[in-house]
Parts: sequence; C-alpha cells; structure tokens
Amino acid sequence: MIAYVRRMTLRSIITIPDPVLRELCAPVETVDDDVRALADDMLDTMYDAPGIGLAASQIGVLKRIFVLDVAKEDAPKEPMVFINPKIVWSSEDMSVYQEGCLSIPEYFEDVERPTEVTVQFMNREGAEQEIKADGLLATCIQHELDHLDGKLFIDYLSKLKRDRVVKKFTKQAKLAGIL
Ligand code: GNR
Ligand code: NI
Repeated sequence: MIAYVRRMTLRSIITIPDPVLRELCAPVETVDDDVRALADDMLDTMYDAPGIGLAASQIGVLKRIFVLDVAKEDAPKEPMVFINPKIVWSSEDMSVYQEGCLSIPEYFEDVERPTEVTVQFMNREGAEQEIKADGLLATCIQHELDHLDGKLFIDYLSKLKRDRVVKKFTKQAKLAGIL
C-alpha cells in the first residue's frame, strides 16, 4: 500500500501598503492540479494565520480564487474553495459586521454590506456551484471577492480612518526596511 501524504505549505501573507493588494486578479482558465495545489496552500496558510478567509492576491498570486472556513472553532473544519466567483444577487437589506483582514493585522472596524448574497463559482473540482449565503459567510464572501478586485475593507471607512491606518502600516514597513 502506498500512503499519499501532502505536506503543509505555508505561503507568506502580504500586508498593506504593498501595491499587489490593489491589483485586479485574472480569471482561472482551467481548474487543474496546480490550481488545486494553490487552493490547498491557501487553506493551510489561512488555518495557520489563523483566519476565516484568504484571497490569492494576499499571497501574491493574481488569480480569482479565495478560500473560506466559517465553521465554529469547536466544529469540524469546513474548507470552501471559490474559483472565478461572481455575486449574482445581493439583498437590499444591509448588516454591519466588525471586519478584520490578515493583510491589515490587528485592525478591526465595522463595515456595512448586503446581508445576503447569491454567489456563483467553480469549486475545487471545477464544477459550477451556486450558494445563497447570509450572516458571517455572506460578509466573508464579499470581503474576499473585493480582494480579487483590489479592494480592501478599509475602503468602506472614512478617509480619515483609512489614511490613519495606511500611514501606521507604511511607517512600520519603513522601520522594518521593507519600504
Ligand atoms: O480572518 C478574517 N476574519 C474576518 C472577519 C470579519 C470579516 C471578514 C474577515 S476575513 C479575514 C481574513 C482575510 O483577511 N481575508 O481576506
Ligand atoms: Ni482580507
């Protein structure tokens, strides 16, 4: 018997003000083993962080893929892979959630978004799927989809708040010799 072991692969997570986070990601042409390996690396990286979502641009890959797991901490894992996602319906109803982002560590602010969304995407097997989401899942899907369009949750805040957090991270990057 040959046991197949996949090693855990952690990629580093890019933080602001890296301009990569502002790039538009390109559609995935075919869901092949390379795409599946990327999705698996993203899940490993997300769980390790830890976070409940991760978009490919956050690890410097400009492809339209994100991963999520919004299962409760004590519940079994529920990894989800979204390839070429598209929101085909959003509710008029809005909800406010306190959001954070692995690319803006330790910064949290309230963001208002549609309460419910219907999203079409390809799953890890390359099959077309559609789900209707609400609650934290709906918020997360919208937060991740924004990443694929170069948008961050701080873009929904006042210019004052946004400028303040960008300035703080720019200063940190300069001190660390990254900028
Ligand atoms: O880990 C994350 N938590 C979170 C909380 C509220 C709303 C969105 C998120 S996504 C975030 C991980 C991340 O940065 N994904 O892009
Ligand atoms: Ni994020």
